Amino acid sequence: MTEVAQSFIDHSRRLLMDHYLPQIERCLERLSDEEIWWRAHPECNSVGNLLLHLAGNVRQWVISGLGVASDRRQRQQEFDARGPIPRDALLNGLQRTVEEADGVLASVSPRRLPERRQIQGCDVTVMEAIYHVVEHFSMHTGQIILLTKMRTGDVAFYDVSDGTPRPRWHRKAGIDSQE
Ligand code: NI
Repeated sequence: MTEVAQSFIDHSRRLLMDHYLPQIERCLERLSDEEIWWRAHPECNSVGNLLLHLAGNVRQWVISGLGVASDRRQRQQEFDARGPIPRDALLNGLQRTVEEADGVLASVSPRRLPERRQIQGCDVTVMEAIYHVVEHFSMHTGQIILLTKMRTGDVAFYDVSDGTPRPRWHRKAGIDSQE
């Protein structure tokens, strides 16, 4: 059981650090500062809002919820922001947050997964908290990819030249190429 629990933690870290974050980085490279704050409808989020929102969620649920930091999240500010926040500052904020969260997740003992935590008014196990953060990050990464495609066309994340889709959004060499 400990082996399965450790595998869950390890794979959660890989999805956040080596899949979703690099995909967002590749999207940001293609967007202008203006496009980062473009929204399809006045009540819809821009890519900029979604980056602030992901950083807020990860900090609240992992860095505070599973770590020792106090929770100072101002969630509504994530959606109210209209920019312009320079692209590098925006991206660096998310990168630093995910890297900090990765450090917290690395320190989670597999035996702690069934323990309960109170996070954002929810009574959840440590495992449920990690699962939530990963699925939430995945959902908004998909929205960021869609918004990027709407502004720039195909994001060309996969090399399909030999018939098998091969990711080319990784930022580090040697990472497993499974989707
Ligand atoms: Ni959300």
